[in-house]
Amino acid sequence: MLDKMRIAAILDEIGTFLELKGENPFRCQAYHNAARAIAQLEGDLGEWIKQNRLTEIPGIGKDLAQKIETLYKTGRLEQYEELRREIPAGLLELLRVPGLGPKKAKALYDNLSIDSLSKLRQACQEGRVAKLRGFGEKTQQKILEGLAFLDKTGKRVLLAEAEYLADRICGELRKLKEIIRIQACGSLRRRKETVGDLDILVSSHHPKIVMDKFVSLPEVIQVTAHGETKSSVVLENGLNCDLRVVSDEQFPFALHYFTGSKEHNIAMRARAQQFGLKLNEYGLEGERGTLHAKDEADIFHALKLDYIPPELRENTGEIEAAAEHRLPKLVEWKHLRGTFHCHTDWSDGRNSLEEMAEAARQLGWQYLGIADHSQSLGVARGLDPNRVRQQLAEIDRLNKKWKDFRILKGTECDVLPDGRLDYPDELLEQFDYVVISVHSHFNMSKEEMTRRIVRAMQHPKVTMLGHATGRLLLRRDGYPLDLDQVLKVAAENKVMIEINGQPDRMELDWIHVKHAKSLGVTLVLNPDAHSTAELRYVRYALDVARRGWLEKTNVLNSRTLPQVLQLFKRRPK
Ligand code: DGT
Ligand code: CA
Ligand code: CA
Ligand code: ZN
Repeated sequence: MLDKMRIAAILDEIGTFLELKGENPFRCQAYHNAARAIAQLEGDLGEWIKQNRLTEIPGIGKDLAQKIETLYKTGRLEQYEELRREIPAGLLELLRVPGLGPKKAKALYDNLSIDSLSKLRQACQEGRVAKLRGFGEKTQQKILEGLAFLDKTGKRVLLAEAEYLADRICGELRKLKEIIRIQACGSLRRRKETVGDLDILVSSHHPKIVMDKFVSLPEVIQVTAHGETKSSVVLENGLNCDLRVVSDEQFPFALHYFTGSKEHNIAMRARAQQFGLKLNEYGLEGERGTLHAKDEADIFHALKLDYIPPELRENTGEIEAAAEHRLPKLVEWKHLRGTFHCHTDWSDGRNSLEEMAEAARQLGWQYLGIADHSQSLGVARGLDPNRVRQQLAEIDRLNKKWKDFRILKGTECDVLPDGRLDYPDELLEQFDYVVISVHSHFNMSKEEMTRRIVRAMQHPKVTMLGHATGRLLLRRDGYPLDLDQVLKVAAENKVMIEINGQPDRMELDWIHVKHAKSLGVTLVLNPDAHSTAELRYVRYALDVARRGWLEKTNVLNSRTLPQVLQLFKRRPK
């Protein structure tokens, strides 16, 4: 069963594929519109289907309703899978260039026979793209910059996308009774922000049955290797996936090896050698034969180490810490009691205050912080002071409903180019807390941008800094910024720093999170949710937090409601 966000994404992709085929624009648009309608749908999609009410949704006719129902019930759609196979892979690849949409990609394909990134680069360098109708020098330059960015990031995908595919594949394989244990390893298990390929590990006495099933899964568009113990395939989104089958005795060793990282493995092997042992993907061997391990913990213990969670396995000090029993007790989902950066339909969110709050209550949380956009962010329907006051009154009204839950009054206040805040002080006084974010004027020098953010952080009403660097994973780097300086000022002024859980942000980067922790800065796990469904993006912020060695005390979200309110009041400067 697919959730509505995934169904929306598939409908959107179908629209894009049809555009690439040059279909009637209205038909393409119909899919994009339906995607948006489903994403914004209130309530449970299953209910809408059961009551046969999909066609009541504007823009969804009989035909689309049928497709949505099929997707919901079976997880797949023949038309979608056909399109995936039919569109030349090279053409799909062009869409990975930042700023290149289906219309332009198709024009390049039709007029210049461009069906690969290398052909695209060559055509740009020869000036042929600029001469094409509707393109021009500026577009050509933009495409070249996009290509340079792709070079740097390689063929990686977002963690959320990799996770979605891995869950589907493992879910399908798990149905085989021949499988004893199954686990996705590699960077996905270490919860890295982007994933280069999937590494799935299985233990079974019947590898052939497992392999045959694997290479015939509907997500597979190409089989590159089909062996007894290892197979490799290309998945529908271009991602490679390796499957390895081992015996159940070998499973813990293979799990550790294929989880990596490579650097961690090398250091672990060296440690084994110090004990006169040999560690590899099949076992841990000494003079008295190989160790029997029921799980990974047994392997670590045999090497006199505490268990190291996958997120820490980057060889950045985790082995030394494990040997000295000083690994952090990493923050966990169950420690979280709420979150602080969410949008509602008062600005650019999809759901009402009440819907957002109820969704947070469903998660078992005690509070939900609403921080809609401030006035200067016109594109996101930022709130002027009048609307803010209305919203705050509405929150007061709603808060009377619950004894065990509270909506916290926040704002995501824009940092103006000179470092002033977007609301006057007397308005800022009205909020429980203030998130500040840079949303405009990215083209500043490093010095100017640092000065701008530092000045804003020194404002006494500021509680936390939102998406600190403005990066978009696989799309654009953050703006130039002296982050060390920003973290230092945060520590001095007791300003907290957000970890933004949007799957394409996941920032601060975990390396800087570790640094922030060492300075005593409190981090805040925020989904930057624009709908109830996006509240779950806190999960990706949690991933970053764990990679950054955070314990529950380093994270604001682990505090109870009274503790949070106390912290917001007490702002010593
Ligand atoms: P990715 O796929 O680029 O996001 O990153 P990983 O970490 O998933 O890397 P991948 O898929 O190349 O390999 C999976 C794991 O296998 C890796 O984390 C550690 C292990 N591994 C791969 N190559 C080597 C190697 O040359 N030496 C050692 N010790 N381990 C390796
Ligand atoms: Ca991998
Ligand atoms: Ca791999
Ligand atoms: Zn936001």
